[in-house]
Amino acid sequence: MAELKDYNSPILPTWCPGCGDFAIWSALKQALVAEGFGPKDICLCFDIGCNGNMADKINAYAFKGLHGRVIPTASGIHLANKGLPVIAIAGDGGTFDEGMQHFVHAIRSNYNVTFIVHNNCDFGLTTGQATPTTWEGQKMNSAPHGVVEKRLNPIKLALSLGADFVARGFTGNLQQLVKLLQAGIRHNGFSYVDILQHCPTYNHFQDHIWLSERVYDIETKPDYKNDRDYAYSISEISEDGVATGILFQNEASTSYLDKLSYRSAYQTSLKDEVKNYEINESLKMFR
Ligand SMILES: Cc1ncc(C[n+]2csc(CCOP(=O)(O)OP(=O)(O)O)c2C)c(N)n1
Repeated sequence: MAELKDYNSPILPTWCPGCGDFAIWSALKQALVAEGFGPKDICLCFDIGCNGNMADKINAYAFKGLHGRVIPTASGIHLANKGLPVIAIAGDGGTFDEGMQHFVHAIRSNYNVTFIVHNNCDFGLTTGQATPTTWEGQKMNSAPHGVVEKRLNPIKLALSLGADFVARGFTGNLQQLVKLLQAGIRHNGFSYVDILQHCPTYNHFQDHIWLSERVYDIETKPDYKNDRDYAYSISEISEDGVATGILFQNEASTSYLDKLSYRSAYQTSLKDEVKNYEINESLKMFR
């Protein structure tokens, strides 16, 4: 039986005091333990950034790759190891700037990967530049006169691409966050968990207090229904409220590997089918 202390690392966090990354770090460990996974039962894939600095603060099988490329890394690991739960973790900058195309295709493909976005509305590690989720007009280190680009709504994007699991959490609600991560891990297909988080150093517009005063659990709405169009309609982050919870889930979701019907009779994973080829003879023609 896995315990929280199994995930302890001797390396202590270097995040700013009050950073939402602490809550996500804690929620992730709690969710994994609640699902009965020990550190060697899963693979955590980390992107670059303050979020990715979690990689050595948690003792588990893990892979840290290039900025914006965590989805292809995680997808590859998943495709080769069908039975291995894979969790990919990234920032909003890495996801919606550098790596946007991967987000689009992972949703289309429906790889069975849990994808967690630390959405602090800025490039944190490189000191507060604007990302696509920064508010339009907001002054940032990369936009001293204010951001001129329109703000991206990642929830709408995911829903319109056909995502079968879209959730939004908040680092001020740890209990809910643990539940969302558990549900995402259990979902059969690509599960997107967008986490609105406090960045005490660079995000002074959508901070902990601003969010605390506006977040509500979607299921408490009288007209709530688990429906893609409904989720779309309540997905804006606005002065009037910020919906959190599982915004939409298709419980009948079929993941990429499960759709490969020709593989259904195979007992093996792709990693078992890798063959070694002798290529020295062929290479001779290039000498
Ligand atoms: C391809 C590439 N582009 C840019 C960088 C520089 N870089 C390193 S961390 C970082 C900011 C990360 O921001 P985000 O992904 O939002 O994560 P956060 O630090 O906010 O958690 C950038 C731009 C990089 N390492 N690689």
